[in-house]
Amino acid sequence: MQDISLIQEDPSIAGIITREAERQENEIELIASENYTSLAVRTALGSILTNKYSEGYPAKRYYGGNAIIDEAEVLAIERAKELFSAEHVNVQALSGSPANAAVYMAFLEPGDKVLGLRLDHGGHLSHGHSVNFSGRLYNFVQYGINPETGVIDMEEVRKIALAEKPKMIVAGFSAYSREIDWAGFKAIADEVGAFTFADIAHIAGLIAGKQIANPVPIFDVVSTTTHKTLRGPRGAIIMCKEKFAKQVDRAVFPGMQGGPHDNVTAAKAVAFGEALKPEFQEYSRQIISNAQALSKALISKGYGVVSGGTDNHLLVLDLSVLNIGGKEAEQVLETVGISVSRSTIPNDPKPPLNPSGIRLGTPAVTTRGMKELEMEKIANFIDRALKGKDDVKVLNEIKTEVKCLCQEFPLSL
Ligand code: DSN
Repeated sequence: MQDISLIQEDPSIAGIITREAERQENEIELIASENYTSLAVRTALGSILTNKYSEGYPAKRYYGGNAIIDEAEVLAIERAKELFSAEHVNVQALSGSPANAAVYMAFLEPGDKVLGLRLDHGGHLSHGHSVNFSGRLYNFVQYGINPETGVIDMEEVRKIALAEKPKMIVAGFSAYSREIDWAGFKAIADEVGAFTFADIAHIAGLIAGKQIANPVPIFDVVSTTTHKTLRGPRGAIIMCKEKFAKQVDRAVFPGMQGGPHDNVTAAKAVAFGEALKPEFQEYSRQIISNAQALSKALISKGYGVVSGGTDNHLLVLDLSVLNIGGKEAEQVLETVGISVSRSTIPNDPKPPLNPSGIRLGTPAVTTRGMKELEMEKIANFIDRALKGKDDVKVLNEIKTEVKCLCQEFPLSL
């Protein structure tokens, strides 16, 4: 529901927001990195806190008038500390890549060697891809996942680490569906004297919801976005051991950024408050159960799933059984009202723009209340749409069924 002033002031943008709200209401969101924020989060985000400049940190600002803003930032910090058992938290990072840039700036000098997972094996651009600042500023060497098992081979990681002696090891991924051996990464890093950096952007909500292991107590530094499984506003935080607090804070401000976005900081605090409630643990459990149900239903229809299943909120579907690439599958599913993102599979013979897979995630559908039964229905929609991609009648029928299912689980946006 929109404020009347926006409709009067800017009908063009108001109309776009209305149409996007209808799209979100009536379509199935399976993009693993998306979610639906609560009205409370959006209220903080759209608040007058956006009017303030607050360069610096609580009680150490470079602008006057920040006593009240300080309270919001301290609340966000305290709640994040509790949620992740963190010694120190910086809540000012604007988004995932800037947060990672600040982490590298805090721990490394340009040219230093870092070990991270390859993007086409499920890593992230900011973990050393050659077109990204990370790959251009630092000397990244990369590990992959075992193409036979679809799982990270820790012995292989150790071998590369021993041979390359990186200054930092990065763990944490964008398209990896298995539990991560945090202690194993830490042991390898200790053996070669490397810093440990976990990017938990995708799985932060599942960690906060106590469904999967938390690297924060054992790693040197951990970054996460706040808008994926964590269901907060778009943004990021950085958590680290107290002994690294100063260098991390200095890297964020004044190293990388100017004034923090105080409205976003307040919305982060609201989201962390929501994630501290017991219901969030049940939500996180259901996300994983839904991903496993979706994976099982698609495997039973003959599809391959990288690593054979999932321990978290996502799965990468291998489309090699059908004569369809990830790009076309993404487009076909969009026509029936299902959003997914194309994805490479390990050692993909196809190019990244039209890879062999699609990535599916369950955080958003779980927020709207869907459970295992609905995952079976969604698997059925996906299968029928991909197999009937050239039949407009079939696609139209599925689109209607998708809308009906969504209306059973309203978002009330
Ligand atoms: N773009 C995000 C994702 O979809 O995984 C990562 O930054």
